[in-house]
Amino acid sequence: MAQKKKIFTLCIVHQEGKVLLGMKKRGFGKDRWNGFGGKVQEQESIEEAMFRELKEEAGITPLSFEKRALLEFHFQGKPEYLEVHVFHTSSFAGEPAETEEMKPQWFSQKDIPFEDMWPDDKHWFPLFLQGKKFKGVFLFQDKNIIRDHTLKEVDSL
Ligand code: 8OG
Repeated sequence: MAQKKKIFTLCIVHQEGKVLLGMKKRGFGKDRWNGFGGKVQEQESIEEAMFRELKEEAGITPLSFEKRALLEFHFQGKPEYLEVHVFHTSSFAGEPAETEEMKPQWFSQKDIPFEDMWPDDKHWFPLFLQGKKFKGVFLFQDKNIIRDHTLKEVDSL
């Protein structure tokens, strides 16, 4: 039987050698730095969800964007997996502001706080920052331990 999936967006703002991350203040991924995103709702497209989440979580609107990755996250013993559509943006309107869910902060791309991020991020962020497109599948034992993963560059998504 096909496994069920939940579809999420993740948008990472990257400009002039810096990356805007948010400290997640609640829910799934709490106390971890991450890009901005969330679950795609039934009535919206993936791009619409990306715009909505970036506005809700960081108070900004991308002026241009590119899809850079498709990541699957499977958790041992869980019937559902997550499919995360990862976007890059380098220009936006508005000023990043703290919201109920996220506290935004700029990091030098040489100084990304991988120790306080999801453990898969250290595997794929370098490809992302180099402008590559890629697909990845990660199997988690729990939220801190990756049992297995694959990562491959692709020409298009
Ligand atoms: O709606 P909510 O904030 O719970 O959405 C979860 C966000 O976290 C969504 O943007 C997708 C993202 N996310 C995961 N797993 C992982 C992961 O392993 N690494 C990163 N960087 N982001 C993840 O759900």
